[in-house]
Amino acid sequence: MKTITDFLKKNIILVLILTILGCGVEFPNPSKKNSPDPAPYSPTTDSGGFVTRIINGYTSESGATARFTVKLNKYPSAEVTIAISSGDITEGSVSPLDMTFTPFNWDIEQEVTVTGVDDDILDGDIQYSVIIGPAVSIDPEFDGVDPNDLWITNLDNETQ
Ligand SMILES: [Ca+2]
Ligand SMILES: [Ca+2]
Repeated sequence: MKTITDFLKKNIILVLILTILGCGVEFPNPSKKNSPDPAPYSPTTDSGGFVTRIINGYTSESGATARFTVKLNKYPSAEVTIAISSGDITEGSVSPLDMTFTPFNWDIEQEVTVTGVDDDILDGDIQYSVIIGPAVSIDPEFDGVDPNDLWITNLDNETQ
């Protein structure tokens, strides 16, 4: 015959199991997109949901590299791809040429390396842009959103 105590014991175990399952592993949760995003404060955050962070904004004709990172600041419901290119290939080249964010890595920074291009001209330090192209995604919150471009300076190595 079942007693109240047996009933409580069973339910306590059930609650414990549910608690353990619930707290176990935290995967990116698709339902998060339905809750309001916290307003992130960062001077490098673009309105469309991209965060760019410059690690080093200088390249040199001697081959020094500039570096910056990009990540999303909100969960995407689908892959988001952006193209990266140099605004002046006579001053700098970029690698990689594109990056893709998924619902699993959207908040992990992906790094771009910019390498200075040499010339034989005493042309001084030259500022040039790195162009981050508009996003391509089937997530309408990201598709077509164009992150801010960046400015990089290529240091001259000619001497008078
Ligand atoms: Ca040079
Ligand atoms: Ca030069």
